[in-house]
Amino acid sequence: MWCVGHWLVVVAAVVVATVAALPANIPENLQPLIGHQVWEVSSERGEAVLWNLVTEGHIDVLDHSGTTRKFRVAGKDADKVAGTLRTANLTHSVLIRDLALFLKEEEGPVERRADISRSCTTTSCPVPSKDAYMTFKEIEYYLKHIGNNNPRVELRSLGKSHEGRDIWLVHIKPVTSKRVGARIAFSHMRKRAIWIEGGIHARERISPAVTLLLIDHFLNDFPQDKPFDIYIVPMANPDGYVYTWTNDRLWRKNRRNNAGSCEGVDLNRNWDAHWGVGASTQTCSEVYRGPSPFSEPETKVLSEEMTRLNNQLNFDLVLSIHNYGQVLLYPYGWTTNPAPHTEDMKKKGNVFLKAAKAHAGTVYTMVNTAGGFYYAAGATDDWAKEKLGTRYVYTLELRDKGRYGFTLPANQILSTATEVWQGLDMMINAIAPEKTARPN
Ligand code: 0X9
Ligand code: ZN
Repeated sequence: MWCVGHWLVVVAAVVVATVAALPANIPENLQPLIGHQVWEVSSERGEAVLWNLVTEGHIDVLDHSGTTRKFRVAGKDADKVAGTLRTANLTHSVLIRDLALFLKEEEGPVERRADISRSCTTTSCPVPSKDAYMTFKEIEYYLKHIGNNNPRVELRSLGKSHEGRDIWLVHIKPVTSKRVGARIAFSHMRKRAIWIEGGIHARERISPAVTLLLIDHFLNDFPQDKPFDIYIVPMANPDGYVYTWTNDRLWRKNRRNNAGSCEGVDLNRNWDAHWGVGASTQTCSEVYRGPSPFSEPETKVLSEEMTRLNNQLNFDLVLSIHNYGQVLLYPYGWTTNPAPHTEDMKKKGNVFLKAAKAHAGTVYTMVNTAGGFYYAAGATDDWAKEKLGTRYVYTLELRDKGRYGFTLPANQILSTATEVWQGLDMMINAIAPEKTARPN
């Protein structure tokens, strides 16, 4: 989506298209992006200036690695942003002249290419789609299907979002008997537990898509001798996700009504862990932290359930899945002071990286969030590390590195999921033999 080589061709097409196409031809969920542009500045000198523009809600930074920063500017903010950059002596280049046209002409068809082979009908969905992004309804059909048909699955709603959608939790219980009939008594073994969260950022569609395929993998292909209870929330921000289908493809936050001004809270800035650091107090910012820690029903129910389960099971691993950048991040995001068990997290992180690469050669890198990515607190990962004391905590930024960004083509879903489960299987294998103190 944001690749330089790619945009040269596309800018030409878009310039022509700008004259020819009428906004009426633009799908509804791209219409808010009419007149939005993607600009680029050098990151080294630009970081602080861009950060102010982000917190004030004037730009949306789209990627965080490499030597430049690409960001989205709405038409109404273009003069203000250009002026600020000029004052700071920063030159910018325009990569995309009109995001709505760009996404319609170039990325929309790619993202939707595989629609015809959806595995879901209008009322049932027995397996998650491997080559098409699922609507929230389809996701619910799938979750209810496994909840009703698989004895190892317990499906529960943790509560409702602002707009009344369920926040679903899938509990995958460990296998307790072998196919040959001999019973394996896990009761004498220490219980182990993993928590995986997907879809907290609405536009990152590959996150729930991969998380759903992880459920399928853990149910059908995961080595059966591992005594792990696996808890998965495939869609932490259902309102935002639905909104990306109906209104705005690049929506990131939830859909809180901020009383008249811009809607939404960045749910990954709303957790009660150094709330406020690297976040904005302005409702129009993409990183608006919300009025108070856990002000949002989505983060509140997630954190309450995580706390309850952790008291019983003491999570071995907490993983929050996002895109994009192909980076495995380990905490903290609020400080560069090392978090407890940093060396352990790095070691097991390397196991993930190596196994993930083996599938399709995809290179994931690993960095400390505050040190190598950017300062940002109030996220799932820092909260799990600090408040739950989980040893292995990561945020995983999935594919790609910027070619398509948030509109990763649907034909990459399976391959992305495969590299993730291969990485996770090996990581879990490496964690499994460890003995850690836990409550009874
Ligand atoms: O900024 C985020 O919330 C995550 N990146 S994304 O581009 N998907 O929005 C990274 C979160 C990393 N963790 C912390 N900052 N604590
Ligand atoms: Zn994200």
